[in-house]
Amino acid sequence: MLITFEGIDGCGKSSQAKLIADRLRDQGIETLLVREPGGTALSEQIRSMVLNEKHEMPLSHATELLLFAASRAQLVKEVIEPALKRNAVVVCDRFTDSTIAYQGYGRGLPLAYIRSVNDLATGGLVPDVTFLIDVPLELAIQRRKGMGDDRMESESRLFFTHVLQGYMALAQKHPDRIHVIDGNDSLEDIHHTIYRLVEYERGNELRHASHAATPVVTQPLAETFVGAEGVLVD
Ligand code: Z5A
Repeated sequence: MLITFEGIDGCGKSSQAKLIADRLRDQGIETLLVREPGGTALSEQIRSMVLNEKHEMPLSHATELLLFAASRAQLVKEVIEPALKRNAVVVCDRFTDSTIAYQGYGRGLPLAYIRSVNDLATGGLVPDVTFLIDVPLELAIQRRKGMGDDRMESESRLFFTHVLQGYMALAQKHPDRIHVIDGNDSLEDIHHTIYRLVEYERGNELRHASHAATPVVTQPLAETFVGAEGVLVD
């Protein structure tokens, strides 16, 4: 199961990602906690390139998009895919929704390009469940006080307002996958809500797995439609 955490920086997602990963491990469930950008040796190098605030050469928006995607492609191939094949739980601090929100809504790059780049980087992998920790911008800024800003975090309030709008648009588009969590609550209350939802999703996954094991009558091939690009369509 792939669980991702999203939200503007300072919303509390890294704290929640760690809490749920620790809780699952305590139950004996193999659980990996990774972050984006990062999570492999190469991806961590890309992280320092893309987030270093002391850049002598400014990054173009397209370069920034491709660097985040390169970090993700490596993380998916090297860590996430093998872990999911072993039935481990992967908790990822940021994933493809960050790119839509930051590079799409924040930077204004066309969403269609971003979706294609995301698909290329992930091979089409979509999180099973995403927690979007929702806090007002002012609270996020207050929580981050004294933490030091990287290149992205030094952006303007207007930029982050657009990022927040992007996240809300994503939540509306994918209500089955993205749970919007009120980040104003205490760390413990938020964790409790997330834990309950994860348990529910894991239960669903187990139910689906047992259904998949029972033979089902499938539609005869002749009744499926082959679309223009040779892709089978129901
Ligand atoms: N980025 C992108 O543009 N495109 C992409 O595709 C990807 C990323 C993948 C990564 O930054 C940057 O890359 C990010 C988006 C961009 N930049 N921005 N801006 P990062 O990895 O360095 O950091 P971050 O992910 O943005 O956030 P963070 O600094 O890790 O913060 P957080 O995860 O949101 O919050 P936290 O560390 O859990 O908590 C912050 C503080 O608040 C801490 O002191 C906590 O103890 C406290 N906290 C947390 N929750 C609470 C509650 N509930 N009550 C009170 N206090 C709390």
